[in-house]
Amino acid sequence: MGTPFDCSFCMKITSAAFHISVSALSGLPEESTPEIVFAGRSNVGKSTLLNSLTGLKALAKTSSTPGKTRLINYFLINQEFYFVDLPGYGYAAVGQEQKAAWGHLLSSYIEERQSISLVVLLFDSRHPAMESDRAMINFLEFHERPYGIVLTKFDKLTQKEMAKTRRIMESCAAKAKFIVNYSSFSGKGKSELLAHLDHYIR
Ligand SMILES: Nc1nc2c(ncn2[C@@H]2O[C@H](COP(=O)(O)OP(=O)(O)OP(=O)(O)O)[C@@H](O)[C@H]2O)c(=O)[nH]1
Ligand SMILES: [Mg+2]
Repeated sequence: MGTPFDCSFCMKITSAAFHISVSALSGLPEESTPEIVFAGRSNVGKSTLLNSLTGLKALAKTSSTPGKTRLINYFLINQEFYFVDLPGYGYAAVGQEQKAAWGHLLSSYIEERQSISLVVLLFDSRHPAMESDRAMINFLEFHERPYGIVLTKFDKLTQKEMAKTRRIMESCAAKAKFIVNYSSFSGKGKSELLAHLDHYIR
């Protein structure tokens, strides 16, 4: 008998390719294709997670230095939907003006974009639900955007920390469609996440 996340329920990714990078809402593609958006603080592992999900190590650019992704990057998956890699929020090492401009771009994108079918919110398992993360949850709930949570870098936690992190998340993200423990390095959580994503492109 299969487990609940047996890959017969998973989304199968057969092709993934970079599509476009945009720096302003006016440059976004037409809204005819559904998109699953990956959001989270800088350095939480968004770009690494996209590479892990697609199995293509160099699809999205990653870095150990926060602030690597500075544009809204679209990747076309299976020729039928997009994965969207966003710049991280809460990135301190840019000027106030640049920070405000990014904040405005990200919030208007999430608020206005009709073709978003799901926002996947990534949190670092070691520091779950920091103030900026709670603000993002409130923002998504206020705008009634469906969202799921991925706790990244799970490989860095002890057993005790794992349980604590889950408890914190379950208490502060009441409307999350799912909470998945993930490690892009070990592949833990990949099948489970792909099974969840499958629901949102049908
Ligand atoms: N141990 C561990 N490290 C990870 C994991 N995922 C990502 N990292 C590391 O975290 C760092 C940041 O990864 P990125 O994927 O570039 O993070 P990002 O969220 O895209 O960052 P920005 O583009 O700056 O917003 C890199 O050094 C990755 O190797 C993971 O599952 N486990
Ligand atoms: Mg990135």
